[in-house]
Amino acid sequence: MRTQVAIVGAGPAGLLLGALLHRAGVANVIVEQRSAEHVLGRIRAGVLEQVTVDLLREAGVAARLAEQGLPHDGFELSFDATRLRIDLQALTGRHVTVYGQTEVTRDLMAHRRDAGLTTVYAAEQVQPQGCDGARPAVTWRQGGREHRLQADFIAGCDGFHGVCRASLPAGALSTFEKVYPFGWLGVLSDTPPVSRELIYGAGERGFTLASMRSPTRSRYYLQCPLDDRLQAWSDDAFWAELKRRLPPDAAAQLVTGPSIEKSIAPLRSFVAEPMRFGRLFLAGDAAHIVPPTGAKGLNLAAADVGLLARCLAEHYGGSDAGIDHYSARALARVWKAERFSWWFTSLMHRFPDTGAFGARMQRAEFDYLCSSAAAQTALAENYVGLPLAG
Ligand code: FAS
Ligand code: PHB
Repeated sequence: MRTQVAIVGAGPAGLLLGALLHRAGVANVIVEQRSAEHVLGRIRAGVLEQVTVDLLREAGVAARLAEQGLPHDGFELSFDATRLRIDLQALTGRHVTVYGQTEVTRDLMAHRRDAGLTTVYAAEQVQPQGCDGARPAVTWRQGGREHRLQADFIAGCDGFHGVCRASLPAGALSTFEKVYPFGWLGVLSDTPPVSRELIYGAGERGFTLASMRSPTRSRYYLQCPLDDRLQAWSDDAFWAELKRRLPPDAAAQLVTGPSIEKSIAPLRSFVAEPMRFGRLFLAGDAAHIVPPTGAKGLNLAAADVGLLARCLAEHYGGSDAGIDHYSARALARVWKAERFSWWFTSLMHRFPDTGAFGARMQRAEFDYLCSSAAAQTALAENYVGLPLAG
């Protein structure tokens, strides 16, 4: 089998890259280790930056998003019982859109199927080959035999635990990592959200996030110990703790119901540099991870592949300037999102070593936000998403 760009991974990065390349007339094949059902079953992100919405529209995949996406002009911070609304629209002239990553993935998969593009699901032992040469390939096993896909380039869109970054020779990359000493316990429920906008809460019992997927489907998160186990969290226990942590008037609005998904996610900051090795390009979680506090993970993945698709199309148009600068341009934006996500996580969570002084610093930061339009603008412009690299 042969194509122009072999994409490893059918998450949002791989699927969006495939759609953008197809639109630019660049042939591509996606090789995914899991089944399509498994990929669709993941409950992840919920907030899209305008950059992401624009890329989905450019890829021709934004029809349902336009109908069902919820524009959000602001969100709330609550510190103990004090609440502050961050008015994104007034502070930046922009907004974000609430639309679940699951739905983005569903739309991208449907688009790929309707366009008749090749996606290999349930591929075993996927392996990039010859990335430092002129004829890279991806091999895998399926149906009891080996398969080989020859390509001009490979896009490693296979997430944090993928094979592409892991297959690079020692010394090819520099990595930077911070693992947070807590996780997020997430619950999805078909209950009306407690508030029309997201509420990010901080308090002595830990972080809380009240989010949503639609006016009838809520998504909640509680900061939990790293060694916490799902078995310790019945629905009743979750709702009771959420009520303790929400601001009182929001807690009074809480409608509880059976969880339709419950999971614990670890939090980490991670960057691998550079995001290119020969004819292999890394994009999305394969290259970087942010704590979900700032809602940046999915949006960074989209921005990476929006840039990579343009660079690869330019290559086939006769110029390698784009691919030669892809890594540096992508990383310039990645590091700013890493900083914001780390800052927001540090502000809103209780760390084992926060202590009395640390708690005062967090409260002082919140009080400064309450008193300063400049501070709120800085938060807002990072939350709606920094401009794409020029
Ligand atoms: P993904 O991990 O989504 O996709 C990679 C794909 O590659 C997967 O389908 C995987 O099966 C496949 N793959 C892996 N190894 C392979 C191999 N060897 N061969 C072939 N295929 C392989 N972000 C937010 O903005 N907000 C959130 O609330 C949020 N919550 C999250 C919760 C969890 C539990 C996790 C893990 C992440 C969360 N994220 C969140 C971040 C998440 O949304 C990612 O940023 C987003 O999925 C990135 O997309 P991809 O880069 O496509 O990686
Ligand atoms: C979500 O709805 O899953 C969500 C929203 C905002 C975040 C993180 C997660 O910052």
